[in-house]
Amino acid sequence: MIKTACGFDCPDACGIVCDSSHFPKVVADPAHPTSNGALCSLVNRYMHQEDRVTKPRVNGKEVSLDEALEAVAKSLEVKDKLLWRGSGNFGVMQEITNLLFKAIDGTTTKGSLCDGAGDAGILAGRGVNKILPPEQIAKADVVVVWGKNLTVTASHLMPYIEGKKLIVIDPIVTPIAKMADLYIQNAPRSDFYLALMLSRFVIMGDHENKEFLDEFAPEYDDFYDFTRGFRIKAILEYIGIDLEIMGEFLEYIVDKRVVYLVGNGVQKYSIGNFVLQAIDALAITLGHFGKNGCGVAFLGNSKLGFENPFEIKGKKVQKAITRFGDFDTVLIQGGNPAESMPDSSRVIEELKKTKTIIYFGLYENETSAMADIVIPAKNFFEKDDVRLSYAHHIVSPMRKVVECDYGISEYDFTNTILQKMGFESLAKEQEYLDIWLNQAKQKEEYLLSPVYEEIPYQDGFEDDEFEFIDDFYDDFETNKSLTRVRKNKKKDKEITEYWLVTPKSSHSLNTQFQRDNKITIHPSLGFKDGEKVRVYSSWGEHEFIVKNSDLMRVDTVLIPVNTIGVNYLTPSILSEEGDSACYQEVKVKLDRI
Ligand SMILES: Nc1nc2c(c(=O)[nH]1)N[C@H]1C(S)=C(S)[C@@H](COP(=O)(O)OP(=O)(O)OC[C@H]3O[C@@H](n4cnc5c(=O)[nH]c(N)nc54)[C@H](O)[C@@H]3O)O[C@H]1N2
Ligand SMILES: Nc1nc2c(c(=O)[nH]1)N[C@H]1C(S)=C(S)[C@@H](COP(=O)(O)OP(=O)(O)OC[C@H]3O[C@@H](n4cnc5c(=O)[nH]c(N)nc54)[C@H](O)[C@@H]3O)O[C@H]1N2
Ligand SMILES: [Mo]
Repeated sequence: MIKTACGFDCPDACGIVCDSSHFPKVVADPAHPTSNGALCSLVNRYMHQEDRVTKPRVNGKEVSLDEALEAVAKSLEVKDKLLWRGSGNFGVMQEITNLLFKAIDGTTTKGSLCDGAGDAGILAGRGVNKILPPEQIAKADVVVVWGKNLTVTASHLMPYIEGKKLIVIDPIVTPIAKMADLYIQNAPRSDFYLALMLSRFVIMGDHENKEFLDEFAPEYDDFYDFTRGFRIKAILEYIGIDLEIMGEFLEYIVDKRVVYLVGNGVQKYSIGNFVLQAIDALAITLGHFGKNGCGVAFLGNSKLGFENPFEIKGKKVQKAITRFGDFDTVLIQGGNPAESMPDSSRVIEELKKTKTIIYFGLYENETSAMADIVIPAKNFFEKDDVRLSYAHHIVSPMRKVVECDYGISEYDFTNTILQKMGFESLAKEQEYLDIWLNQAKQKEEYLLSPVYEEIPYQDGFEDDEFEFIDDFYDDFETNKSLTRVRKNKKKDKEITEYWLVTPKSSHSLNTQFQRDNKITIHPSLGFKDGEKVRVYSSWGEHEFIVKNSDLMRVDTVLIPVNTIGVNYLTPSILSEEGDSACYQEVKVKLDRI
């Protein structure tokens, strides 16, 4: 029996037990706090995925691994070379390729396709993004699931919310929304205003926790003034809810222990940082921080408190809007930018300008199809690594369970290329693994992050006090042509532009595994199931197959991340703070074909 951990970019970071004589049959580690005895169906797919890259290629020709690595080394002997890493595997050893780019004075990336905007908002308010241990969810009276598709993207948290009052805020009636005691189907991109209005009503109704605020967030009077700068009626109309629901919401959360589970959905916008800072502020006004059964959990910083041996300085370019064409050689590791980055037409055009694209990954995909050199990676059962999580503090060794005779690990890749290019070799692989493991602390049978605290923010915030928002700007909303959709329920016919909601899917891990071709829309739009539509935005267009559902708002369409072509519609822009992609900062139109 070998214990390891799942490498998927998921918050759960499940423990796995493998009986090596029965491999590829694997089961959840029954003792692991977030695996809860069952692995998701994606792990099973991982074991049987067909389009695995098994043969190295150079310019379309199959070659030996050594020949391919030789070609990699040669292609890196140019002036401008870029390392663009995706999040296909969450093991810490993925980053060891940084050491190669340090040696060759190459460029790496900064920013994020994922949670950068929300993270920046948290840093602005709290100063540091700590993880809320799942045990605190279990101690809450009320759980607010805010723009997080819990049953799909973090299903192992479900046992922790059992028996709690549940509030869900999501423009789509997700499975978790159907379980809610109070469900708010707000308009996309309205969460900043929703959180702000709620805070205003908290203080207006004298429900604020004065003792807590005086100690940890003394500037709350100014914040109250700030919230009063927004017009209640217009804002409620924009959010698409009425005053009573606000009242009901407050009744649930005032004087209770409340945990807010906030997902990526709320922050895929230029103002994503403000959204998280506003949700934090709401929790702060009610004193929902630093106590048992309280807190706001977003995607936490899994590496907080670790000294990272792979962190390098040097030239960096923006990850979400990378101009690949500025480089002679681009190494794409563990990602599928041709499909996962926003604004696919721009990305593909830029990739075409690059002289040499190296794809280092597990599967054939849109990016491997464009690559000049293809290097097969090992999967997380085939190499040693260490797994951290952005939702809990467990540090899990990832252990090699089987041999793979065609792939190469990130460690071996880096070491081989360094040697071929005449640089000093790396230290032994185990030494790097130990650097991570030795920083963790033992608690019962687990290793925990060095900054594990049972109750984060118990002693307040980084700079002593919580920083409220005092300045807000929103260019998107002031552009009248983009905000035509207002009274959508009453005037269906007037709607011509729709919010694009593009979340995760249960059948895929971003663009890995099962792909799709559907757009889900409200039946009142007048399209038939199975009909082909051309969907377009100011960034690009693509065709999808219609699926009608009355779980949709009339003003919103749904195209999950695993849908081929969805990112032709999404914008090449960065969030106000956090250098993050803004997948939903766009409205789309639909045409019959
Ligand atoms: N099965 C599966 N699990 C995954 C992944 C996967 O691809 N597949 N990916 C992993 C990764 S990389 C990540 S980052 C996490 C992300 O997981 P989540 O945080 O759950 O993020 P999303 O699925 O993008 O969106 C979550 C919810 O936000 C809602 N939403 C969209 N726009 C808005 C809005 O403006 N306001 C509000 N209130 N809600 C909104 C969507 O309808 C959706 O239900 O999941 C991880 N887990
Ligand atoms: N429209 C839309 N677009 C999105 C999102 C969305 O919600 N909607 N979500 C965004 C988010 S949150 C994220 S995190 C990004 C993810 O975007 P990417 O990081 O591009 O992730 P994937 O598309 O899952 O591609 C990961 C690739 O990693 C490779 N891989 C897997 N394991 C390993 C390994 O051990 N070693 C190596 N070398 N390669 C490996 C696989 O071949 C796989 O194709 O997508 C973003 N794009
Ligand atoms: Mo992500």
